[in-house]
Amino acid sequence: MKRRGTNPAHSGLHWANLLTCLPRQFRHFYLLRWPLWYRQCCPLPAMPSGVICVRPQGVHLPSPDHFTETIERRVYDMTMRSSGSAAALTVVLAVLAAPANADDRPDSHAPIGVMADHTHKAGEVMVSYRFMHMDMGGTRKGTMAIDPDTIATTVPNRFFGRPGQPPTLRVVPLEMRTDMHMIGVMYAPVDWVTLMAMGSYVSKSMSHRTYRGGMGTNDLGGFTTAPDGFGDTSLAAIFPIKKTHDFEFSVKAGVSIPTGSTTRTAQVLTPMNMQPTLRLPYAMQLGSGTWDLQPGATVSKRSGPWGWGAQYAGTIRTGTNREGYRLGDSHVATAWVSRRFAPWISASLRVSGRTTGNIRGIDPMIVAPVQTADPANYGGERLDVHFGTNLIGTGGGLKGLRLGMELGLPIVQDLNGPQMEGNWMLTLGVQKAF
Ligand SMILES: [Cu+2]
Repeated sequence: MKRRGTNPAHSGLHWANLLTCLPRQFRHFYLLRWPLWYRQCCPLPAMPSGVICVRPQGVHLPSPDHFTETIERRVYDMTMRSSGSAAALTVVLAVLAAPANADDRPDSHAPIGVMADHTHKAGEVMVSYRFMHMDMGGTRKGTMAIDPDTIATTVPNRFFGRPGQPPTLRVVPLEMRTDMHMIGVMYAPVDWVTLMAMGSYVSKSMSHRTYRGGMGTNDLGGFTTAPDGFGDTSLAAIFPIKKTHDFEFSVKAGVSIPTGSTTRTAQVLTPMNMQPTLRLPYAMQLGSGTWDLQPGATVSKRSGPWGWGAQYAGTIRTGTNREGYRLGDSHVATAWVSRRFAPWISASLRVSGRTTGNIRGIDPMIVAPVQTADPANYGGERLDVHFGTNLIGTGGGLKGLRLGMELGLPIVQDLNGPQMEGNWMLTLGVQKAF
């Protein structure tokens, strides 16, 4: 028998056994297709250990989960097809490595910017750390850019009439950076639910230009406010409604606990050249101040080297916070495709659409001639594209360690009020399951 096309380093004894016990037409097909399969799928070390016996009467396997859609899956399919005509057939696969698991693939997790996309098996624990950076700069009203001089001379100040408040906005935000560190733990007490907890530490920084006096475009100077501290904490339960080796549909019930501050203050520069310490506007606070419901649903599927998925994630605010307002609800819909290039790396392309509602109510302590102090200048719609990669360690001390990166860029932004626009965001994350 010719072994043209097999890789001697990987075929050896086991594959010789497999091939010689298969029917002729199967052998032929298998040999012809082998190089293609070899390129497409995880090589042998990712395949199941133990014995797979296929007989016309039935199949005995370690567990259905041990099927990935790669070689052993196709061996199984073709064997089942040919077994009707063949005599009793036994295929013995005695392979080298630890049990294959769909979770050993880089693309079995969504791009790192997507949270709560998967569930775990009973007893599994996963810890994760994510770093997220968001960079904003410039201002839009609707979809149109608006420059600082125009804001300072034409946009009305909602606090005009109170002592010291000019008729137009005289402080204009120029740039904003947000860094978030997120620590998450997932734990599945049973197969049908995975519990998740995530805490965050947030650093924000916003630079501003202050215009001198009540009119004109004379630049008085600039200042930066930079609060940091713990953000809100989320708890969730994810239920896998349907889960197979290459498909998962899950729904999430979550709640966000208001552990982040809504009362941070900082020193500012006023148009009258004073430097009081004021409560920071809504965008610069670290939490929502309300208990928020976070429902979600995720579907994902893999086929050969390709994968795709989609998710809905909502944040529904409940009640009004102690300061007298409620942030807008947000709804995010996202979809991605991924392509695996090797057992340890996949790349992804994702789009996400987000709609965010207005702030309801007002914090009476937030008063300033700046767009961020007006609750009407929050919320809007945006569409982003994200380029990502997932890596997974396949051996040694790095085995099972995941690393994800994703860069997001806005395509469309339609923002309420004059509001700062997004420039780019970066998410880095590591995950490890035990
Ligand atoms: Cu997990």
